[in-house]
Amino acid sequence: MAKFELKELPYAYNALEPYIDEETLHVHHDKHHKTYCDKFNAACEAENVSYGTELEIFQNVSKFSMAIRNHGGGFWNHQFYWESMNGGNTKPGDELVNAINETFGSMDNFKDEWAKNAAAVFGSGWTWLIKDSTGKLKIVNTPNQDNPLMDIAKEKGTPLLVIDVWEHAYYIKYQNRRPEYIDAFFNVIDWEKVSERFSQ
Ligand code: MN3
Repeated sequence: MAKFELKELPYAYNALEPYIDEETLHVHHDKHHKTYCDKFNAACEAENVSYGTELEIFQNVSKFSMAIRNHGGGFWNHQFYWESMNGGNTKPGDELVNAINETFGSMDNFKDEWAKNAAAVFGSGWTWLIKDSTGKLKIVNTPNQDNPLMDIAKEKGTPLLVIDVWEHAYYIKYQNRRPEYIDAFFNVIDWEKVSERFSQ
């Protein structure tokens, strides 16, 4: 049976300062993400899950327990979130810019739409930019640790970008001010990575 491993952050813990602080990244990665990883492995073992990849599990997640759905989602979503950010100033590629302009009208409109969605997640969840099966861009929210790869997702697609809007993602620095965290997030998006995902 596959054993899922917690990877190191793809950058230093202080790489996203001042937008996302070092202490938050330590707690978020070393505690929260690690717990999802540990509990996902424990649930896979307890339930004799024989699927090899998270993707295979997500595509069949309705057949599994809530532990598999929650911890598997928590494990995968966080890795995808870390890899959606970096400390450099990156720019989206032409192909992605064109698609964003076509779908949202402009980059500024996309940002407004994104921020509105992320602010509107009730309780804990995630806001995603996805490419649906027709190749169209969409912003979607998922509750808890669900994601758009899961068979239970209302709107499915290939994830391109994500923001974690669970309180643990921002509370140390921003307390209850989620909109400030959402604003700050725009400074640390790895647009090169998002463009790469879009073109694949
Ligand atoms: Mn989180």
